[in-house]
This record gives sequence, structure tokens and C-alpha cells, in this order.
Amino acid sequence: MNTKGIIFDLDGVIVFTDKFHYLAWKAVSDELGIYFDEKINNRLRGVSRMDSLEIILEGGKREYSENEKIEIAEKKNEIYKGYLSKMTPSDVSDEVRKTLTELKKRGYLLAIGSSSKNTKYILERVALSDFFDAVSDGTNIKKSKPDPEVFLKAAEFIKLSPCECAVIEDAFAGIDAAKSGGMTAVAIGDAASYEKADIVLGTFSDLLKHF
Ligand code: B16
Ligand code: MG
Repeated sequence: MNTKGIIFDLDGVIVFTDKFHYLAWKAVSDELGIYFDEKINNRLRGVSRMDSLEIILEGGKREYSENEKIEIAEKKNEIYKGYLSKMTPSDVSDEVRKTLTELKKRGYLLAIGSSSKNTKYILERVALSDFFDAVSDGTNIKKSKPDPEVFLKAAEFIKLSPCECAVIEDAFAGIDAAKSGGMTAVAIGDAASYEKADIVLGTFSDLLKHF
């Protein structure tokens, strides 16, 4: 392992916006009369907005047109952004902030690799906009995780080859993306039980034991 760069997933790793995704999708599903729970929400980790909607509509009783889908996704995003607007720097734990600062001190290039189109807004809300060397997110990719595109772009942005990068992920789809991109896959949270991960973290600061 010759790691020079570390690429962080955002939702579920740096910030816990997964609870806001849940609440927003729950509000939309309730209105549509479609069953939605935490277990279904777990399947949406790392998955793009439109792909997430497809998973939710599996529980629907009818087909939805493309226009209807766009409308539903927009409504969900408006509700979601309402929650994001209340985020503050205290939504990033001291543990995460200190660990990131120490990794930077150790000379690693640090990037974000997130499926979210709201990444830049979230980083702004938690005062991390200027912290990372590069941000690759839902606005610069065509294919969502488990495709490796978002991480390959992040590696490109920090001018490293994939094998010089480690990816920190909470989603099974994100671990698959890191592996198929040729990167070291580091799992935390929900992904910690995934056997494909190269390294499993009990807590975020465990990163300092490995890098
Ligand atoms: P948006 P990550 C992902 O973020 C979320 O885990 C996933 O639930 C969400 O659908 C996706 O971003 C798209 O988010 O609707 O804000 O564009 O884990 O890749 O940082
Ligand atoms: Mg995530």
C-alpha cells in the first residue's frame, strides 16, 4: 500500500445527512402512499437521487412517467435542502475534524468523492469548503456508485493514480466502486460488515492507525 491520497465519501462518513435523506424520502413516500422504512433507506446509501427514487417506486402500485419522477425528486430535494440549511459547523464531530487535520499534517492529499449534487452546499454549511484538495461529486459524473467514476475523477483532480488512493465509505455500493476503481477500500459504519473492504474502521480516528 503506497497511499498518497485519501478520498472521503461525504454522507455517512464526514456528515450524517443520511437522517435528512430518510426524513425527506419518508415525507415524499407518505404522500405517494408508498411504504418506506430505515431498511429501504439503507439501500439508498451512495446511490444517486434518481436511482434512489427508482428503488422507492418499487413499492408503488403503478408506473410513474419521467416527468412525474422528476417532480417527485425535486420535491424530495427541496425538503432535504430545508434540513441542510439548518446545518452548522457543529455537524462535523471534533473527532472527524481532528483526524482530517492530522492526515493533512501527515502529508496526504485529501478529496471528497460523493454522489450528492448538494456536496458543495453541505461543505459550506459545515465550514469545510476550503479544507479539501479536491471535490468530486454528483455534478461531475455520469454514472453513480457502484461505478468508480466519482472516485476516478477525485484521483484525477489530486493528480494521483487510483492505486495511490484510499477511499473511505459507509456504503456497500461505495466499497464496490473503490474496488473496481483499483483503490484501497476502507469501510466504516454500515459498510463495516462488507467482506470486500480492505480495511474496516471501528471509528473515524482509527484512520490514524492505518495511514
Ligand atoms: P443528492 P454520498 C449520497 O451521498 C447519499 O448517500 C445518497 O443517499 C444520495 O441519494 C446521493 O448522495 C445523492 O444525493 O440528492 O444530494 O444529490 O454517500 O455519496 O456522499
Ligand atoms: Mg455515504
